[in-house]
Amino acid sequence: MSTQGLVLPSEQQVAWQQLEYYLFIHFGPNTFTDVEWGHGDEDPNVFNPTALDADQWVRTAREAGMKGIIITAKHHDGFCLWPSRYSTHTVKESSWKNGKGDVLRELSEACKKYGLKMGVYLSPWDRNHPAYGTDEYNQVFVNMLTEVLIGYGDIFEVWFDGANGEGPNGKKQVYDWDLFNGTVYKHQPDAIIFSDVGPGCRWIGNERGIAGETNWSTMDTEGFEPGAGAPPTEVLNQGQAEGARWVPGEADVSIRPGWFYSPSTDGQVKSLEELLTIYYSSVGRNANLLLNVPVNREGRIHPNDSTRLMELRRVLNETFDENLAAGAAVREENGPALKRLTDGDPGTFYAFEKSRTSASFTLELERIVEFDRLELQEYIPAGQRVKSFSVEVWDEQAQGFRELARQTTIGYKRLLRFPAVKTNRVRIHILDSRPGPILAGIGLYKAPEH
Ligand code: FUL
Repeated sequence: MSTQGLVLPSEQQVAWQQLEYYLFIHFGPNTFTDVEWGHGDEDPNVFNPTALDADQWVRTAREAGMKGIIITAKHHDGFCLWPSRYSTHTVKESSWKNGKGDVLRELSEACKKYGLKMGVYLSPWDRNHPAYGTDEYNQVFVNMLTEVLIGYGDIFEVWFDGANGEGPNGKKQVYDWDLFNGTVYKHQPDAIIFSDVGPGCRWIGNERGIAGETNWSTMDTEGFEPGAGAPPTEVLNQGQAEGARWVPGEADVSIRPGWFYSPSTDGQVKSLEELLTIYYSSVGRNANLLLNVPVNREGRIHPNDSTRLMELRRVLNETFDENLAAGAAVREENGPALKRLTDGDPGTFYAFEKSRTSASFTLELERIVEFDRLELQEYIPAGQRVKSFSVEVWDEQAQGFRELARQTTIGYKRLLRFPAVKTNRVRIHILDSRPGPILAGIGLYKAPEH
C-alpha cells in the first residue's frame, strides 16, 4: 500500500511486527538421525519421540516472552509431521503412537491453551515425493499446504524456504510461488508469508540473527524470487529506502550450531551474551527475531536451552521493565511539548510538521538518571521515514551537550547499547528524514549487571 509515494504496511504486517520475538522449532527424522538435511529415504520409523510434550514447548516459549511458535511441518526430507493424505512419508507411516499421532494437532492445541500463535514452515523442496520435479508436484504441495492451513486453526505465519534442490528422481522443481501464496491467502487471509522476497516479511540475509544497522522495511521485489533468484544478501539485510514493497525483516538463528537437535550440541547452546547481541541486532534493529530451539529425541526442549531462554528473559525484563524516561517532559526547540513520546503507549505518536525533514527535541528528566540503553520507535502505520539521527546527553561539568550516538534508521523499534551515562537531559536530532517524521516512543533503560 502507498500514499503520496510512501509505502505503508498492511494492518497484518503492523500486528506481526509487534510480536517481535517467537520460537522456531526444527523437528523431524533429522532429530533422530543427526543430520541437517535428510535425504528423504529415511525409514519413517526413525521418527519416534519417546515423551513428546507440546505443552512443554509452548510453556517454555511463553515464559521466555515469545509470542508464537513456527514449526517445520515439512523439511527438505519431505517427512510430514501431520498425517498428510498426499504423501506416504509422514507420522502415520511411523511407529510413533502407532501411526495415530499428529504433531501439528498437539502443537495447535497447546498454543490455544496458552494463548500463543502458531506458524508453519513448509519446504517446497521435497527429497521424498515421487512427483517432485514434475508439473504435478506444485499441486501436491498446494494440497499439503491446504491440509495444514485448514486443519489447525489460525496460522500467523507461513515460512517458505527458498531452497530448491533435486528430488528423488534427480530433477529440480520450478515452483509456482503465485499459486502457493494464493493458497495461503485463500485459507488464512491474515497470515504473513515469509520468504526471501515476502510478500509478508523477508529473510534478513543471514542465519546469524543479525539485521543491518540500517534496516528499511521496504525493498524492491519485482523480478526477484525466493532462493537462487533472491536479491543480494546485503539488500535483504538492510532493505531499501526507496523500495516499492513493505517487506519487513525477520532474523532467524538457532540457539545451537545446527537447526536440528543433536546430543553432540548439548554443550554448545549460545551464551547469554551471544543471545543478547542477537536480540539487540534483530529486535533492536527493526526486525523480528525467530529463535530456533530444536526439540530433542524425547520430544521436549532440552534443559540447557530452556535455562538459557529464561536467563535471557530475566535480563530483558530487568532492563526494559522500567522506562526511566516515562512521563518526562519532551520539548521541541521553541516548539510544543511532545508528551506522547513518553506516555508508554506505542499506539500514540507525535507527528512533526509535514514538510520537515529534520527535527530536534529534548527530554527533560525530573532527576539525574543513569542509563545504558536507548529505545526509539517510529509510528509505522504511517511508514518508515527517519534516515538518520543522533543522541546527545547534557554534560553538567562541561555545561553543554555531547554526542552519545549517531545512527541511521529507526523503524518500528531501534535499541542502542552504550556504556552507562548519568544525566537529566537527553537531546535527539532527527538529522534526515522523509518529510514529516512520526515518532511513537522513546525509552531510556538501565541493564542489570549479570
Ligand atoms: C534453510 C534450510 O536449508 C535449513 O535446513 C533450515 O531449515 C533453515 C531455517 O532454512 O534454508
